[in-house]
Amino acid sequence: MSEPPKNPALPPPGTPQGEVGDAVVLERVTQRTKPPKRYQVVLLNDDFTPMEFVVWAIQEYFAKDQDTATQIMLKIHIEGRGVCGVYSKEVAEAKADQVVKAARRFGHPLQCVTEAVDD
Ligand code: TYC
Repeated sequence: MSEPPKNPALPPPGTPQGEVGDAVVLERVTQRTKPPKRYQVVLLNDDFTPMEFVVWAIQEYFAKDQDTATQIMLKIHIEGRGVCGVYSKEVAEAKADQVVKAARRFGHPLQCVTEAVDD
């Protein structure tokens, strides 16, 4: 294994520099990494999917208990849409896909979308 350099290494190429007299002054650049966006999975209301199926799907794919799943389903039924959970982009899309595929297997037109959460 090679040793790290004994003398402080030169700043990486592109590091902003200024000069004060003979001294080289490095500007401090604060770099902040933004946390990754979160995505909500939203179920949409329709006139045909049975309430029981929606309650089952919310329990099955979003790990909600029966009471919570029922409340979410009723909110969707009344207001037209409802958030079932918030995840990373990949997980949100996978869950939306699983819900829609399950609905189609049972012949239901249930629709499910993902949308970025504003922060
Ligand atoms: N509106 C449906 C009915 O009366 C129930 C329903 C609720 C459907 C939520 C979809 O995402 C939904 N059978």
